[in-house]
Amino acid sequence: MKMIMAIVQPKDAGKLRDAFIDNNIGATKLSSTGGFLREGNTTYMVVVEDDRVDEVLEIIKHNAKSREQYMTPAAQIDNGSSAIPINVQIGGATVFILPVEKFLQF
Ligand code: 2BA
Repeated sequence: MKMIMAIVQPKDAGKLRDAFIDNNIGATKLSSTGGFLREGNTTYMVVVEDDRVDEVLEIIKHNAKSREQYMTPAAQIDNGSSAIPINVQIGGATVFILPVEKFLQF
């Protein structure tokens, strides 16, 4: 059994949630914040049997788009240096796969 943690952009979160529901995949949505841009993003926690991991990854890949954005990093503003916007390529999805020892529900 594996836990898939997928960080996606909020614009993709609704479509991805619908795809999980349509494919009968249990998921928990967490509101998260990127450490670099300090903008909101969405983290899904999905636990599935090993033989469904590839299916989940395909669904995430299909529903999370990569986008370019000009941003002034919050760290530059914090340290008072002159703010120079940079071009950042975000996503589609940042994914971590972790082993799950037990799945319990009470
Ligand atoms: P953020 O940390 O806000 O990063 C947003 C985007 O900014 C990143 O997109 C990347 O293109 C760029 N970026 C991040 N750190 C940078 C740096 N030190 N210098 C230049 N550019 C930088 P993604 O790579 O697609 O990451 C999207 C979000 O996924 C991140 O939002 C963060 O919330 C999460 N993430 C990425 N790598 C991670 C990691 N190793 N551990 C935990 N979370 C991670």
